[in-house]
Amino acid sequence: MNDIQALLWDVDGTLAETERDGHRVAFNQAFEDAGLPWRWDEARYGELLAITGGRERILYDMRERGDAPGTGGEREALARDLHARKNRSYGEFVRQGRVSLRPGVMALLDEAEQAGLRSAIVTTTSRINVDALLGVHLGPQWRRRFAAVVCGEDVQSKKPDPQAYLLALQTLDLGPLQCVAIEDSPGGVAAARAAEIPVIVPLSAYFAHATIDAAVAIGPGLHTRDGWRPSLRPATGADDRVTLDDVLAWCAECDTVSQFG
Ligand code: XBP
Ligand code: MG
Repeated sequence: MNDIQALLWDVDGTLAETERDGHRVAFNQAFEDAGLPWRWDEARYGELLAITGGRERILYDMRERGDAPGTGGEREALARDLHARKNRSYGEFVRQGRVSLRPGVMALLDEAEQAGLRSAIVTTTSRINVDALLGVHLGPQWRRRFAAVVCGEDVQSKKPDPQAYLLALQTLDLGPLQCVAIEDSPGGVAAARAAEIPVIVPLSAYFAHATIDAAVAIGPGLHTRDGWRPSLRPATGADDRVTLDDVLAWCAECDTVSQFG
């Protein structure tokens, strides 16, 4: 038995492949627009995703460069400028239709709403990026579909710190076992688990080979019933996606799995 009353959605990598299709390309655009020769290829960006927060990621990368400004203050100012440029480019890419929702996301969101469950956004990306993505895909009234929207500006410590999840629980007035988090990355899973919330993991492009522990289910995406652990029975009709019943059944079992082993 379980008493799940809310789905807590991560944004980057979970709702959309934002890192692959949006943020990395926008960071490179920001470097170019600022007249800098810096570029992050996919491999380097994959390493940098260990650092949560775009501004923090730029500052971290500067420490390994010979051509970054010398003082802490100059670096801070440049990182702030580059991050603002990056977010502007990201918003443009999203509005140009270059970042789609991952398949299966919209169906589960709709299904949860019809079943009377609440949904919340729990991300540590900037609010402007969430607004751009969901404004395009759910319309200008997107905020009404979520009982809480926690973003990077709302917390002092970003994921893997549990602060964003704890704030969501407080806003929803729910206990951790009344919620299920949907996360794609080790840091996101760690954040939810540190708040004692069960997590299901539709792996994203960048984290397909990461080691993920202590999820209630791990699989390739919400669009398919294949490849999940614990396994799902095959679809009976044409629709092969992960359903709300599947999510609730995984939570009821509440055994945790790891990606490997
Ligand atoms: C994702 C992040 C973000 C994005 C970039 O956090 O680490 O930093 O990569 O967005 P989450 P910003 O998984 O919690 O959504 O530049 O706005 O930080
Ligand atoms: Mg994520």
